[in-house]
Amino acid sequence: MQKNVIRIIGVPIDLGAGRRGVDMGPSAIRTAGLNERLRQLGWDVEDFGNVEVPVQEELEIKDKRLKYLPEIVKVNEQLHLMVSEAMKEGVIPVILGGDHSLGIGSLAGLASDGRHFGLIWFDTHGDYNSLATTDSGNIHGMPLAVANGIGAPELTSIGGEHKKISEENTVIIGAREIDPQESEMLHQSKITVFTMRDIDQLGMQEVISQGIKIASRGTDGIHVSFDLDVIDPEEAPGVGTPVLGGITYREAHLAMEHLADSGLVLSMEVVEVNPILDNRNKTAELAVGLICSVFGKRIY
Ligand code: HAR
Ligand code: MN
Ligand code: MN
Ligand code: MN
Repeated sequence: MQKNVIRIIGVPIDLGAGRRGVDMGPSAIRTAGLNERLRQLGWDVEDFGNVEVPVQEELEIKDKRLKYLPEIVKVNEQLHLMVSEAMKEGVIPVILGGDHSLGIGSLAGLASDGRHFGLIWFDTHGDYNSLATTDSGNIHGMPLAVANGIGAPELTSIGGEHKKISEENTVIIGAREIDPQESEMLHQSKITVFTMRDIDQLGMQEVISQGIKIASRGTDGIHVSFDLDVIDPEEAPGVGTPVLGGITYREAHLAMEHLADSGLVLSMEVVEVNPILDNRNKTAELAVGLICSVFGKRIY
């Protein structure tokens, strides 16, 4: 176990999203100084570069209900292998997106070797659509369902036929835009959803405390999947799908600080940073700050 090593893996993919630009996310996050900032916190950082992603201009959409399926499968097969290897070697994978379809590969990699992890999914969206419920055909609206065994077999079988997550140990935080049928599917599951209303009523302090309890019950640790669109667009304008009424900068950091204190974080991904829509790399810098909070940065 190499406890002090963080391994950066970039996934410059926007094939799962409805709009171009999040493929530039890994570069923007690196440019915002991620590796150096983590080294200042005492981590050994090894940057494994990017998973290879084909250029969208050279591709055609074969199935409008599952856009770029074969290409997304290939990218996630690769990512699954890289995450699985990192876990085997006892280093902490930090995955830079890219759109949230990369969650399919990262969760498959984490679940390899029978690992039983809890999951905290920060997102405006449920990402719990499937072929049966999607209106957009965008695969970044599907990764949580896929990880739970629901969806196209080409996706659910990545890393093996088993379910990759335990519903009882999975928590969504910050939801405020869930499609009607997606909502039904989530209600039928044992996934816990803390909506923006829950955060307004209970406060982030209570929500993250409950979330960590749920995600850690009987698990080997927690994976943090952070979709930057969970943050209010005032503070995080550079995201693919901005939606009013998100969590504040401080609420996001408070959640990350509690995760750091828990000592339970196995791995993290930061997704949906869109430099085209950003304001002088503000959202990428915000992403770097959040990663640093998870990995031990303290105010004093
Ligand atoms: N639910 C919508 C769909 O399936 C929007 C999904 C948008 N997803 C993200 N990631 N931006 O959370 O298309
Ligand atoms: Mn998402
Ligand atoms: Mn989202
Ligand atoms: Mn339920």
